[in-house]
Amino acid sequence: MMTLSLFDEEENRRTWQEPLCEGALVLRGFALEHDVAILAALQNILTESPLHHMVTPGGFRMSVAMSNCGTYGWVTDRSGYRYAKIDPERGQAWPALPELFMKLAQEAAAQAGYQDFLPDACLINRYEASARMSLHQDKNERDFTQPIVSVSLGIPAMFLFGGMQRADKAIRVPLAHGDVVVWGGSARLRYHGVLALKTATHPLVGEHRINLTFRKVS
Ligand code: MD6
Ligand code: FE
Repeated sequence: MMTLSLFDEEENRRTWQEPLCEGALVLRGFALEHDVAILAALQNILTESPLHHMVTPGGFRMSVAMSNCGTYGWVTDRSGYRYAKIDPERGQAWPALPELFMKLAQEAAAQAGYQDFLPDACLINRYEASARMSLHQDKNERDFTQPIVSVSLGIPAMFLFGGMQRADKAIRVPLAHGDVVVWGGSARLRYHGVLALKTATHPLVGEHRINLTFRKVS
């Protein structure tokens, strides 16, 4: 029998890539190395601009609590979905996008083959047990040649990755703490969502899943 050397354990912490389809891939464990620093930065952002449950245009309270950082933030209310420079809850600009977030998003995008990603928006989603996100397309951004980088932290979730039509069959992709999904190119407008989360506890994040999605909006 072989014992795992320290070196091998280090190797195991490194990222491996898992293609989902052309233009989209999962970088397993890509954010692990910086998880504590990411969560600390997030704490500051959420103190400034607290999470809250927004309302869909149809009048439903979302089960996922949201906030944003960066120049633009994604918001929804009775009048529709849009990007806004002002946090409607506070009447002020969103907190700045931390340098660490920018680097993480750019490195993940580059790893996936998107060299000049310059996100100006980071949507923060917080899920608790039974929270979910129904199938949707991300299509409020101006430039679909720019990818989206999505960072998962905390308790696991089952991501649904569908096709170009809502009714297309979706594959299920389990996402764990530290996983990063990058998608762009011909995958950019695929339908996707998140199944209702099961109750779980993560040592750093507690009973929640946090998802950060980085976009270039303008
Ligand atoms: C989530 N993610 O993982 C929701 N959108 O909580 C998204 O809606 C998403 O992960 C575009 C690109 C990547 C994503
Ligand atoms: Fe999305």
